Amino acid sequence: MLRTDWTLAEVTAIYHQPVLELVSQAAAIHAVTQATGEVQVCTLLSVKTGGCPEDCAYCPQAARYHTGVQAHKLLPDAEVLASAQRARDAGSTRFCMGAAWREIRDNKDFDRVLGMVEQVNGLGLEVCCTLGMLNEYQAERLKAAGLYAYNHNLDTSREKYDDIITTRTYDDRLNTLEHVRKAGISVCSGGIIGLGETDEDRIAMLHTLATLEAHPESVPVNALVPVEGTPLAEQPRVSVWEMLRMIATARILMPNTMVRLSAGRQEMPVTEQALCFLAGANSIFSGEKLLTTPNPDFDADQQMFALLGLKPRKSFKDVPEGAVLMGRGKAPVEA
Ligand code: SAM
Ligand code: DTB
Ligand code: SF4
Repeated sequence: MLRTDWTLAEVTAIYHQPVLELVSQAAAIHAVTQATGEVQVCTLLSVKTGGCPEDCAYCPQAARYHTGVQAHKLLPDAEVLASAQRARDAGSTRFCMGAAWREIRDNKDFDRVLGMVEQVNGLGLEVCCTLGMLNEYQAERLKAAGLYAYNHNLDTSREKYDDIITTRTYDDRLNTLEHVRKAGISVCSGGIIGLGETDEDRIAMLHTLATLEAHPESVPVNALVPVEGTPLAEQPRVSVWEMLRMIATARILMPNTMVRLSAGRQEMPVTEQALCFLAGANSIFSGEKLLTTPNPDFDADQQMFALLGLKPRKSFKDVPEGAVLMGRGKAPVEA
């Protein structure tokens, strides 16, 4: 049963179970709705880095913090295409292009990004973009260019949001997600833990995601990568138990969704990552860099896949084979 009417009390009860019970419940759901043993490998590329006018307290790309990130303008098309080709050859099935923009503007750079989307789509990769806020018309143009998914994270709860970002509102974020959904683009939206939020904030964010009109097809769970120069530089690292609670709760609430073990893997031993896969995570970002921060290198991930007997997941498999189509976009429908 796919539900979009979860109550906050239900989500709270799921999240606060003893951690091993929570993981085993999530693992049971994962086994029914997803191909266990398959993990999607995705690649990120920052096509426009740094100099962002926003004040996201976690972000090394905000112009107002001095983080040492080397800012650059929109990369040349050929460089982006070559990077996508390398990603595909190395086994990635999704390629996500990120830009340090507050929002998309209708200018030449956007026209160029549309061209990049078209070219990367032509390689047979799931093309994803994360370009900040957008309007309905811009979403339609991205869709027409062949965009498969759009990433736009809620990041944290509505209650915590103003402590982390003041240059836009939670409703701005939700509106963008609505435009993405309306254009028929696959929705990727998740958050970050380790920002100084409470369990209630984490629960509230998961509740918001799981009670959208339709579940996001993709929910990235990021552990804060504390970056020197940002206001959150001194935040303690999150523990695996916290990641497990987030991943497992997301898997239980949104059984058909890709749950992505995103930022924060660099510090995680394979044993901890294995627990995250058991709890329902079925995607990682591969390659030495996320957007601007380090990620485990390719060989280490290859070894992890071999050790755990994991297989890379094929592209365009949002709806798992064998599962009864759950009518995404409509809710709630019998599984
Ligand atoms: N500028 C666009 C936006 O904010 O939507 C797209 C790029 S932005 C870097 C994409 C996401 O990366 C953010 O929403 C946030 O969740 C994540 N992120 C940024 N810095 C991070 C950090 N230091 N640790 C973990 N996640 C981070
Ligand atoms: C997401 O949720 N995590 C990725 C992707 N979506 C765009 C980005 C993580 C960025 C981590 C900080 C950095 O490397 O700059
Ligand atoms: Fe800009 Fe996105 Fe970083 Fe916020 S998260 S500062 S909007 S690049």
